[in-house]
Amino acid sequence: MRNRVRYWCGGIPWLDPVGYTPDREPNDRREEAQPIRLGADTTGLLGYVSRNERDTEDWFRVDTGAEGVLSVSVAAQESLRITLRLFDAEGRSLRASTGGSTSSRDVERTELPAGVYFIRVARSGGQGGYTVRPVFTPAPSAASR
Ligand SMILES: [Ca+2]
Repeated sequence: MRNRVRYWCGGIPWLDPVGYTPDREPNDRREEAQPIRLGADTTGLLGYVSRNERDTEDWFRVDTGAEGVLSVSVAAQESLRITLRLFDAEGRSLRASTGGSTSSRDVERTELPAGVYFIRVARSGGQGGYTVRPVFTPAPSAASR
C-alpha cells in the first residue's frame, strides 16, 4: 500500500494510512476493549502520537457464544511492527505471537468454552494501519446442540 506524507507531528512525518479507519480510543486497557465482530475485518492505527502520547496498544473483545476454535489474524502495513495476544475474560493469556519483528501475526486456540475473549494488538515498532480479523468455528458438538 502506498503512503504519502500528510503532515508533521512532533517532527515525525505522519504517514497517511490510506484505507484504515481508526480504532475507537480509548482502548489501551482490557477494561476499555472495543467490541468487534467475528468473521469480519476491523481496522486500526498504532504508533501515532496524540496529545503528546504515542498509541502503543489496542484492545478488542469478541463474544463467541459457543464452544469452539478462535483464530485471530492481524495484518499491518510494513511500516508498523506488532505483537498479538489472546486473553480470556479473566485476563489470563491464552496465546501469544511476540517473537521477532513482523507486521503480520496469527494466534489460534482450540476447545475454547463459550464466552468473552480479549485481543491485544501492541506496537513493537514504527507506525501505521492494520487489520484484525477474529474467526470463530463452533465445535461440532456445539453446532448440533
Ligand atoms: Ca490504543
